[in-house]
Amino acid sequence: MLAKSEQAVPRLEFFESIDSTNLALERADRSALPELTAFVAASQTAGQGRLGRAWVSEPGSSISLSLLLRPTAQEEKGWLTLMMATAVRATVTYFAPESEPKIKWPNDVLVSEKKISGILAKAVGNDVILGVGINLKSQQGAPENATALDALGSKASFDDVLFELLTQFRARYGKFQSDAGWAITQTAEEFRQHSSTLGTQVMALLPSGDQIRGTATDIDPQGNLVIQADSKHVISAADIIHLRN
Ligand code: BT5
Repeated sequence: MLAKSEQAVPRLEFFESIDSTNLALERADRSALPELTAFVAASQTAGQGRLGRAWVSEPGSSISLSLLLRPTAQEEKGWLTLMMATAVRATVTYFAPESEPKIKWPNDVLVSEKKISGILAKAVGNDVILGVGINLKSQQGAPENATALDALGSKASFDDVLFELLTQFRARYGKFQSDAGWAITQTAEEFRQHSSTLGTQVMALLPSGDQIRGTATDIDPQGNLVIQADSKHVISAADIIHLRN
């Protein structure tokens, strides 16, 4: 079924339905698995978002993928979420060339402000489990501001989209493993070019409950978001709400 995608990674485990590909990879005996093992599901019953939120993945509607990574540049592994976002953006552009997908810091890919993909990274020891969901079709239970490849005019198959995504990510991650500094510069540049966040008025909801309103001006060398309010704030984790300019 996934003839192409199986060629793109050293090992691919496919599940018709599972609770969560991220959780499954976390439970697995990872020492027996090669780097870039892919756990892939056609549906999840307990898909995970950030901060305990849910990710909806109904049968036949989306791809759920988790990759096992062993980054050598441990200090820089926070960049992997944005790196995956750039790979998703390229994949959506490949299948829907007119769609102009944008990356919303830190972990979403949007088309016309609607979410087509979300990313969830988890560090477990020195491993990183990098999960990504990408919508192929609209699905019940997803929020109104969700979109999918078919709504953008693409009828690409599960295998074709997964293959492209794996290929796009591997090209970037291979560079990260051989020269992290260079790969980070590239990721930051790609993000700046295709960000829906930079240059806009935002409200950042911090994990502490605090809020910051201001202009998102850039990302710093660690991938943190820089917000100019009364003073300059550097934010490593937050939910970002785009305010009308
Ligand atoms: C995310 O969290 O966007 C991370 C999603 C990661 C999903 C992948 S699938 C493979 C792997 N295995 C898992 O169990 N998870 C990963 P966050 O930024 O917290 O956004 C969650 C919010 O996105 C929800 O509260 C909804 O508002 C919205 N949402 C849920 N399902 C959606 C969907 N299918 N399409 C668009 N938006 C959705």
